[in-house]
Amino acid sequence: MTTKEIQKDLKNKLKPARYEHTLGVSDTAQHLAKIHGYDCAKAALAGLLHDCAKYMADDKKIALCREYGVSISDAEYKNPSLLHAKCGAILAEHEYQIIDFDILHAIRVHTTGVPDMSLLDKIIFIADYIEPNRDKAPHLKELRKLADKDLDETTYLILKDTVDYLKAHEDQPMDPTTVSAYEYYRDWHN
Ligand code: DGI
Ligand code: FE
Ligand code: FE
Ligand code: FE
Repeated sequence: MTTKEIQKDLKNKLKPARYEHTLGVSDTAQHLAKIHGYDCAKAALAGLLHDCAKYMADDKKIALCREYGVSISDAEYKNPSLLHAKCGAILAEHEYQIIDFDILHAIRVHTTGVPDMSLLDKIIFIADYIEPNRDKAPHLKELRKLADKDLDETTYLILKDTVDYLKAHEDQPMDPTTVSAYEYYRDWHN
């Protein structure tokens, strides 16, 4: 599939605001790639596809992970929306014929993060948080500035805000991968 064909397909499947968000992530990822020395085309494609499974119902996401032998954590069973990241990587590979490991990995870990993320993982993780359509998260102004300078520090601060948010919302089960990603970047920071 060409980028144009992928865009058309996503526009059909995703809600309008979600589609605009994916375009924002794609643009922001391209911008960060240029500054931090990564392949802009790969960053743009990963950004475009990162939420491609967002339209799927929870039971379909669970079924898709089982079909492909992808593990599901307790937190993901309780909050299957988290699985749109793992399912996104499955769809990117099998529906959109992406074979690039870096792109598939960045999609797979974009929601929880993971310890020791690759350059593209961090670019997508950050672009997802700061793209221009986002307006609710705390510290957006500072994070948008910092992202041009220091991807590790920005990743740490986003994980910290995410963990703080989840701790304040007891109904939101914290995934062990979110915790280990946060602890990895916290220890790196100190
Ligand atoms: O899909 P998006 O909305 O663009 O963004 P995303 O894939 O980064 O998902 C963001 C949401 O995921 C945000 O509300 C925080 C939540 N999240 C991240 N890690 C965890 C989590 N939610 C729970 N319950 N547990 C986690 O470990
Ligand atoms: Fe997402
Ligand atoms: Fe995110
Ligand atoms: Fe997103």
